[in-house]
Amino acid sequence: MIAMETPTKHKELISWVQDMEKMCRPDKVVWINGSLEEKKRLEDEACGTGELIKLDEKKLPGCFFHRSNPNDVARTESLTFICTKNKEDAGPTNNWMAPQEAYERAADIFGGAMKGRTMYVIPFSMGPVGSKLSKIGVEITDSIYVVLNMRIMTRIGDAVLKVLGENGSFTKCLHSKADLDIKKRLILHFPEDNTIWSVGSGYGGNALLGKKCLALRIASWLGKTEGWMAEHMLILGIDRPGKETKYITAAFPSACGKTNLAMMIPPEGYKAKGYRVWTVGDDISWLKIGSDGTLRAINPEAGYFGVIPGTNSKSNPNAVATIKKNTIFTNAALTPDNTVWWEGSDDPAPPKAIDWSGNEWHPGMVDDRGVSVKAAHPNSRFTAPASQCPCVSPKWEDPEGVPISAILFGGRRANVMPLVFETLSWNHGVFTASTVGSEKTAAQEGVVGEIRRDPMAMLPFCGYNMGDYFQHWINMGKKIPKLPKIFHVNWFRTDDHGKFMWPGFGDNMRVLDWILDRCEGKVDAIQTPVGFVPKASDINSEGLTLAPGTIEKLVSVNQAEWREEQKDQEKFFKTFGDRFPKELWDEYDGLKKRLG
Ligand code: SAT
Ligand code: MN
Repeated sequence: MIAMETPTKHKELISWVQDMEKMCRPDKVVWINGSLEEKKRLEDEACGTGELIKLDEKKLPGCFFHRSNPNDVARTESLTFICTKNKEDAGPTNNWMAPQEAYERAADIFGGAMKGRTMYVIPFSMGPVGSKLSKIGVEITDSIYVVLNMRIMTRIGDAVLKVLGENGSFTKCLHSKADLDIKKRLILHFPEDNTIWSVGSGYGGNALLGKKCLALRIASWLGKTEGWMAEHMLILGIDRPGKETKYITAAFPSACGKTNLAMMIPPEGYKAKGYRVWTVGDDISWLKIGSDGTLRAINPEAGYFGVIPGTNSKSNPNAVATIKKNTIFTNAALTPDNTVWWEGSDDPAPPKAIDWSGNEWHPGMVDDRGVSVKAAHPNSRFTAPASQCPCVSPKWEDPEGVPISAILFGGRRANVMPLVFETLSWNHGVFTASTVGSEKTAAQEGVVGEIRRDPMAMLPFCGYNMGDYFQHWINMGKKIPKLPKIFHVNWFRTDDHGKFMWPGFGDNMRVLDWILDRCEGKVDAIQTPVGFVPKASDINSEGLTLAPGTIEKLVSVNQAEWREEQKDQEKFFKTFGDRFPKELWDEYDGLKKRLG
């Protein structure tokens, strides 16, 4: 074992690292300091072993390619556990394991797992280093890929240790790839110990422990205890002519275009008038009450871990610009000229490539069943620094956070849900958010068209009983002096022929414009049983080619459909038993009465 000087005097941290070293038995321990020299050394080492491939320096400067084990390309929710003393504290929507059993089972896998490897110790900050709204974690890992991703996604190194001092509190994050055996994979959260243990996977959400594990599951627990909120929300700023920048957050289940909305470019007519969107964050937001009484949001992350396929200069020009340099591409296709390609890219398919799983690929290829073979994995990802985004907000690292005027929730719904409605009150907003869902697509298990409820888009990410989580939302509403308004949006309503009625993407600015007008009390609305919907004439359709009456249809509320919707909501609410807040049943009953 090579002894290395420990760059901290934090006793608890030192002794935890020693304990983990004893269990995992690495050849050496390296404390990550965050320097450029260190980055270069790790990149060279990873390229030497094939863990990373350096991409063409002229076309993609500073970029690398990584292929993960084909059995390890997405989060594994079935192997993800909340390990609280009492099972009820994890609630009906989480997998639960008793802490002692969890530690023992994982210790068996971690035991000696780092033999022949280096154990890296990464001090990291979620949120700007030193901000009152930030939290510190330390991730131990045996993966250089993880170190280099954490370097982009969080703030790492000596600056963080300095803030941590000799007694600061931190989340203990232990990770090992072990042998990437799915039968020995566990993603364990111990909120009562402020600890995460993840073993057997190298994939993003399973292995970059700052992201979903800390910034959502552990942070949601800390938030409940400390009086703030950790949410699966993008944060964006909107400039409107002659007005100060307003900020909103938005939560959507996956596959609803969150990153695209966060980096949206308004339509031409709006741009010409001076409208502009600024990205504060694309995935996670931490919300705390500011000294000015507003709800303030920070993005705890420092980079984007975005889905690659479908990213092009139409769907998201800002993302395209962001990933031109210093980016890690995971599980895309590798082209003969040493760049990357994916389905839905700006470039035509190369004549041949190596696909995400390492096999030769050419356009038009089909498998034995005649199904077309994808070059890039559908969940292939880019990891890129937020600072490279052309529309990154000047306030994205403001330690005070940005004041939130409106919170948006939405899902992918072919019918029932109007394009937009404003909820009637905070509690009614919480109720609406708790019913968020998307229709199942052919790509998911279950019946196509059935609603998969995903309250607040937090179902896989809430670190405790969701009944208590809803109660926490209700309680926060009583404490925030300047409450944001809560809206529900649906970009995916279809017509009788199953075609999307709303163009989406940049044109969603037209809806955001109405939302901000509502926040400023500048525009009337129509009160319906489900909330306030826009008058069709208040949604600016200049420059759109919509059939007459489309906006009226988009904002219409069909009471019969809503009565059906409520039956399904009731079934869902009942799964939470006693822990489901009375306030939300009251809202449910109120809606039922209004629907008649
Ligand atoms: O896998 S991650 O959790 O990092 C990304 C995602 O699934 O949203
Ligand atoms: Mn996400």
